[in-house]
Amino acid sequence: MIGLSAAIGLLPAVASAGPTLDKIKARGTIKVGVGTTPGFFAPGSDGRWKGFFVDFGRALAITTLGDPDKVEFTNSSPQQRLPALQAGEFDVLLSGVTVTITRAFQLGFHFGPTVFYDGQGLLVRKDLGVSQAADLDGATIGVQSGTTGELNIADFFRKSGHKFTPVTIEDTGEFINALESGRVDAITQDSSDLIGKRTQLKKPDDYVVLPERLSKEPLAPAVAGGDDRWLELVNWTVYATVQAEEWGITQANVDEFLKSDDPAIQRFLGVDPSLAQAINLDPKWAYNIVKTVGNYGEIFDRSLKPLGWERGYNRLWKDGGLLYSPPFR
Ligand SMILES: N[C@@H](CCC(=O)N[C@@H](CS)C(=O)NCC(=O)O)C(=O)O
Repeated sequence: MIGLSAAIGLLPAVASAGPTLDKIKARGTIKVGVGTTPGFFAPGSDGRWKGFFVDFGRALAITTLGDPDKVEFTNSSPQQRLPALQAGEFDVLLSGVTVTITRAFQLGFHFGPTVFYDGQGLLVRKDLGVSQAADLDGATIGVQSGTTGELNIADFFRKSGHKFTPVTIEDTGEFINALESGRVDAITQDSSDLIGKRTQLKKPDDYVVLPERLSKEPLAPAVAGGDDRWLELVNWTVYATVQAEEWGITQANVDEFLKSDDPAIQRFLGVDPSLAQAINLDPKWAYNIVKTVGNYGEIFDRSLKPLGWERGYNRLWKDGGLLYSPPFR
């Protein structure tokens, strides 16, 4: 207690809620831009959105409004979603947006922690007999406009000296159709997107996602610049899921952990409310996130394991992955 009071004593009083949180509270819902890749985001048969990114949207609804259902998910094309975020139509994009330096500096976006480390892939018809991108010399390749994939594939072919013909498509349905109709020989996108979308093809077994990855695609929540407090809420909402996994706190055992003697866990779960009070959040916010959507590993396993995804880079740092939460103190 003395340590915490001394630490916060050095700081000015808690910052104001911030314009985005004020807007969310006044509206009573949080607006989240998403995609449509199976496993990552999809409206369920009951109309309720589900998926890996969707769960982070629900966690944010808990942080901001204390209710996982006070969130409105809207699909927006990769080309339209960044301008829409800039125009304030979304509070956050959870749509597989890659962190890039130009999006930060030129477009003025801020990124939360990477929630999925991905890489660009190629989805091709098996009967083309190709095993790597370089075999696609002379091919026609579909790219989705406004994506990093559109830029990376051009770099790849320039570097390798091979030729290709890009076919730029905005609409996701058309993008997939172009492959099925034979208008293009291959399509390129984040491998997460291709592996999910392959399952939606009429004959998925006739197609393969090549094992090669052409780029680094760290996918993170994106917010408009200029609202530091909002960015921090996004950051720490994601970190809460990672920290819970590190401590082994799950949806099923979180109530047991309320009895933990560990002071850090007591602060995290709000048994000791001093931390939440110091940062002006409901003492139960992290508890509610774990209880409702689970820790990072549970979020991953719920939506992505059924599709055959391995954790890979998306394991905790202590298990050899890249996920790491700074301290909750
Ligand atoms: N990561 C790339 C691509 C983002 C992207 O297109 N994501 C996929 C989902 S992972 C998507 O939204 N596809 C369109 C859809 O699902 O409707 C970027 O930031 O430019």
